[in-house]
Amino acid sequence: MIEENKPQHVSKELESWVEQTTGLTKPDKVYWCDGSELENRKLLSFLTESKQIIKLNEKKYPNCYLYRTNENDVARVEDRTLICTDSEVEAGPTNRWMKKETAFRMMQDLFKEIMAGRTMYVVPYLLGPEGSSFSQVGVELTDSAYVAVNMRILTRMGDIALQELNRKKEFVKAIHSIGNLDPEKRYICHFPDERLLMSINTVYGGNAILSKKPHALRIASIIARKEGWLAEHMFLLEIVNKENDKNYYISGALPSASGKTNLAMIQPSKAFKDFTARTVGDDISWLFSGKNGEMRGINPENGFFGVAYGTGPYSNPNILESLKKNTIFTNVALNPKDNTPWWEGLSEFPETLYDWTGKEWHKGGSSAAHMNSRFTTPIKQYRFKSDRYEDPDGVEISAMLFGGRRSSLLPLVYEAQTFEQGILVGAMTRAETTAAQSGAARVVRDDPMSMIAFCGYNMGDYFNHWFEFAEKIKKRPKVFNVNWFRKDENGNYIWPGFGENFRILEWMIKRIDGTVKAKEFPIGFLPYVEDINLNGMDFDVERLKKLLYFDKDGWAGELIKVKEFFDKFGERFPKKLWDEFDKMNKRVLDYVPEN
Ligand code: GTP
Ligand code: SPV
Ligand code: MN
Repeated sequence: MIEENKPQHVSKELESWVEQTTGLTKPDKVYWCDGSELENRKLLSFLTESKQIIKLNEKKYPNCYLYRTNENDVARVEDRTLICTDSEVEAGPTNRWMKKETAFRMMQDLFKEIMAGRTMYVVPYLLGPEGSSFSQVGVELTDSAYVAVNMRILTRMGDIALQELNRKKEFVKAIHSIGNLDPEKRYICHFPDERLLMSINTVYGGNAILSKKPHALRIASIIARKEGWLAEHMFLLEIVNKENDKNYYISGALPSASGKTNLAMIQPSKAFKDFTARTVGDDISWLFSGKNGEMRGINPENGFFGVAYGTGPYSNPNILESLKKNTIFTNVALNPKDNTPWWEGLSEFPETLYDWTGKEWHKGGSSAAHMNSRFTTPIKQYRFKSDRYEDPDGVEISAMLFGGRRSSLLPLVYEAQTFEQGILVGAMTRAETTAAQSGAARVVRDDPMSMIAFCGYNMGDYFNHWFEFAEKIKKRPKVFNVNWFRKDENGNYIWPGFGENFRILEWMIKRIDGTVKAKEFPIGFLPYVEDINLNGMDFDVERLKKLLYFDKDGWAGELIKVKEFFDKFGERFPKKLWDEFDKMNKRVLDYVPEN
């Protein structure tokens, strides 16, 4: 077996684990990634020459590539994502569980000699800013060069991680193989006790790029509980009011493919020229308590793995320039005329087009780009990033928001009256599913804190942990809930969304500053209609009233569903959360509408 590019100083633990994995998987070659530009070019040339990836137009899209996954491998597979512990109760009623020994044996069998004839890449990566006490090291061993080049964009990969490892000693171990892409033998296993991840028969993002959901959320959430912080499925947005030079940091949880990246990259509409908005993170936030009782947050990632489909000049003008270089596209369509990537929403339909599977596309067929097509692009080259994104101490959180896709009932925005009530608002999130996970799209499901698929342990304990964490926070962020996705009788979105969402963010800022009153309802505070700034926008106030209406009967029904979900956790469900629930439920039932 050939070993290439092995660094001089490697810890004994790492060395012996790599050896052990090599013994099991039997690759022809082991290549240690250093994260250099030269190495990246080599990997991409290899992928291009072996026809695994398509190099795009070098003039229009320098250093950009298109990758097509197998048609059966286009999204996270939640029913094959397993938490593997001694007892099922550790995983809780919302996760799929397998006994640790059973899962380990199963994975050992599947990995046996699986890398024969292939190269195994050793990919050390750092999650979080260099030098931050919150950063974590991981090492992924993978036989996919595509995974390696994605990790280089999404994490701080290579030597920088090994150096950090020499200081920190501890690291998360991740093993991945393309295998043979058999969907019946596809598994993403999490072994929290060993801080080990094993994934096979997939190359799709969150299944295979193990630094993402498997490490930065599932394993990190378990570490966070032990250490007293939170790992959340949240974007992190910086807003500056240039008029008074005040900064606000808003973290927000919305389920997969439900608007985190778009909101994190919002360009305030013209009516708000005093404000700038900058991105700290678009998908994952690690939150902790600061010295003065404030809540702080970092983005553990170093790049964006965003939904391409629908991204365009209206929805997300800020990102477009960044996608023109050093970007890997997955499952978008291809314009064969000039060899450029294309997806619905980017521009007018080109004359000729290959769909995401590589077949010629015809009008009237299904979408040309896959609904869950993605771009992988570095934060560094994103013009609207916050200067603070690499701050090792993170940023101070001013507000948090929860939400999801709901075609009815949920108002455009409401505010929790206390932080504890805010925990309830997060915990009772129910939202429609999307193309980001396989299975039925657009069905309403319980998705507390948008973490249903990402909490690595019993969610009853997770809710408890939120309350424990809250006790450390003395300067409490306000908590809001948003819903951009209400539909009218014709099935069209009522609220235009995207840049116009800044109108809602502005209201939140006024609430943070205490410069605007709000009206109390059983679920929390709702805005007075006249306090939502509609300047420069053609939007009927009557429609806004509808979006800010409190529907007593609807909410009574909603809370019945919420209770059914909460009941699943039995003893492990926090009493404090039941208290919050009971209070809200009573207020809803006692409510007498004004005329
Ligand atoms: P993940 O990366 O899967 O976690 O997704 P995300 O939460 O970052 O979602 P993203 O911002 O990529 O948006 C996903 C989809 O939601 C895209 O198709 C967007 O066009 C759509 N979307 C985002 N914001 C809005 C909005 O304000 N209104 C409407 N109607 N659609 C939106
Ligand atoms: C999500 O599904 O929430 C994503 C994409 O952000 S993935 O990395 O595949 O999880
Ligand atoms: Mn996500």
